[in-house]
Amino acid sequence: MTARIALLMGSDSDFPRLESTVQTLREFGEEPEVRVLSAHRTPEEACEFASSARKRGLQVLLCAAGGAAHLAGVIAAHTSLPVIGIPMDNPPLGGLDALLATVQMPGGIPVGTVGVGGGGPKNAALLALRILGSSDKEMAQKLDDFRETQRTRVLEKDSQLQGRLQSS
Ligand code: RP5
Repeated sequence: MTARIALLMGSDSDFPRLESTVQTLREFGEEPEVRVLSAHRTPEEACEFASSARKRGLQVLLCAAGGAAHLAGVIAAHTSLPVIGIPMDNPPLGGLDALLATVQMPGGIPVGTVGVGGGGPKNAALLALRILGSSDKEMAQKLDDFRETQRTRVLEKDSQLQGRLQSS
């Protein structure tokens, strides 16, 4: 099956922090195309990937990078597909550098950017799935089911907490 979502990362050193992205996509039945491509170290290959992405069937591009994180912006400059940036929480600046480099795009070339660390990599997957869900009813239903499951779990936790507080 042709991948609808690609996950690009600037270095294989990013991958351990992107496993939740891949796992979440798979839970929704999406097998992503996953590549290491760098705006700085493989600029030509990165641009070629972006330029040919739509005709290869891709619909959403996720771009993770740390430090001087230009990958999402450069990819967005070479395609009109939606691009979601995932700033990586690298030392020594902890990801603030990557966040600003990814989110502060000039007008005309948008990059939707998720949070640094924490739920960011997972939310990137969910946001990509929501984009697919805007025209794919089956995906929209899966996303609604996911929200309902999450709601039920939180309410159960709340109930357990109330019980613990009452007995303490
Ligand atoms: C960025 O440089 C990558 O996305 C990575 O987060 C960072 C460091 O890369 P390595 O030196 O670990 O390959 O382009």
